[in-house]
Amino acid sequence: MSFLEYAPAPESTAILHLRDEYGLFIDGAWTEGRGATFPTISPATEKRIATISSADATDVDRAVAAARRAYEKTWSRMPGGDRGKYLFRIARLLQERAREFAVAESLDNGKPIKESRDVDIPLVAAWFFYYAGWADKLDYAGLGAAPRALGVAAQVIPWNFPLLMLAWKIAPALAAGNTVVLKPAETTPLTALLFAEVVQQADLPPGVVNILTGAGDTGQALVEHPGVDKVAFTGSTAVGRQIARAVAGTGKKVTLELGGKAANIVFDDAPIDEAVEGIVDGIFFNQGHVCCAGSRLLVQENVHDEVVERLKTRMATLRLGDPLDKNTDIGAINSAEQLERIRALSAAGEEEGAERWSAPCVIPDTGFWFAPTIFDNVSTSSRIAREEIFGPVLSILTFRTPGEAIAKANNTPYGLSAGIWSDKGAKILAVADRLRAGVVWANAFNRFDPASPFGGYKESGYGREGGRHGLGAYLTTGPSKGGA
Ligand code: TAP
Repeated sequence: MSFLEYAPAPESTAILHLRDEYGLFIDGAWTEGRGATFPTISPATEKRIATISSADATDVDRAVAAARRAYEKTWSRMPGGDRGKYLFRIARLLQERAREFAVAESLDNGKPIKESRDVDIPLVAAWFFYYAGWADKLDYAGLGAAPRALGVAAQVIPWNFPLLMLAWKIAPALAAGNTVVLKPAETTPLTALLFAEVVQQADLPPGVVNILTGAGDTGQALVEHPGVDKVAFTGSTAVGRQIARAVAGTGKKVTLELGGKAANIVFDDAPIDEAVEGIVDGIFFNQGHVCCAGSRLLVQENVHDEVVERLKTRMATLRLGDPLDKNTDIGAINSAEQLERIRALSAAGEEEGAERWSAPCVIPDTGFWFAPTIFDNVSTSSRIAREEIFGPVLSILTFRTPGEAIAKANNTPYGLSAGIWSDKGAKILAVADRLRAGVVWANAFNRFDPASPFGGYKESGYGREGGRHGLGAYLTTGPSKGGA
């Protein structure tokens, strides 16, 4: 052990009181799923955490029917101020149980506890507080006269920010007066199931929130169910396309939050050390399992060598290992399948001639791990410059002029986010204005706020979540289809 080595500092799991088996949460009660059960495992140890139910088409029917009853009988008729009180209660309960949720999230997802503790769970509570405040002010949201809820929302979310994606979906839907049926990802159902306990604690009327676990076919049965009025999906572009096809012509309102391949642009006048921190935050936060990750570094040619050298020095200090250790920077890859995909795309990068360098991490014997990796001299046509890797892998490209940086940044089928690093405010504004990306960060990366809309262009999907825009995705001023 060297002089500056950190001693292990694992967060205790004693605070977690998990059940051995979880059912589905329908109409305010736990019930067994009719599909085959499956285990949820820790990606860091490959050990089983709990056995999870799988919802089949009949379970989906029951959940949608419960959500419809709750919508028509209680939730849509309740004054907005009262809905807001429930949401404030949920937000406070999440804050009270924050440590427990952080431990559960890191255990099930593999993300470092310092991220689930300091980023995910505080943002989850912030999302509920924010939308709780809107519940009695819908008429003043600037979304048209007397906006009304849509009805029953089918919500399907991915595994990278399990509870945060749940909050992005459920908080605005409930504030607007909708009821929901939500399906978490197969590999990360745990915090959604704990959230169902919070729903019970908050005494929410039965059927307002229903949680169905299962795999992709459960998600498909849910979004295709004729009883739902709104589909909100976050996940891959491939599945997003299937969903868009499935709901076309049905009259269901849809929002799709899909993949990304963001450019993080570093100009030669940028504060280099700050930019290096931003690059690390942009691609290695949450093992790069981030839709808006800064996975393409565009660095001005005359500072390329300096930036890459300092980046390698910084990356060599990243600690990879036990997600529950408070000193861990890089946790586990969420699943064996995702690890395989990262490996395959990285191999393609090498075959295409890019220079690979990985941080010198000790990889644990069990679990799914991938050392933070950069590829230099990447060409714009290379697969690792075009495809979403969704892992801790950065592709480095260079540019000479702002015009070239903009052209390269926009040369992608995606358009979710981008970053700009420069000392010159006017340059930042001029470049940001020409980037086809839903979110552009200036001298920062991966910052989120419930008041700020988030969403993409092109193959990154359509619709916005967050802020007033996110509320609009759950409201209509069209004719009523039932409820109040
Ligand atoms: P997907 O494979 O698309 O899965 C997303 C969710 O959809 C999961 O719950 C999945 O269930 C379910 N699903 C699978 N097939 C379905 C179908 N035919 N119909 C309905 N639902 C279906 O994505 P992923 O691998 O979990 O997540 C990674 C992707 O999400 C990345 O591309 C990432 O960029 C994107 N993402 C985007 C955002 C935003 S805000 N734009 C945020 C986070 C992640 P199973 O898990 O059981 O397969």
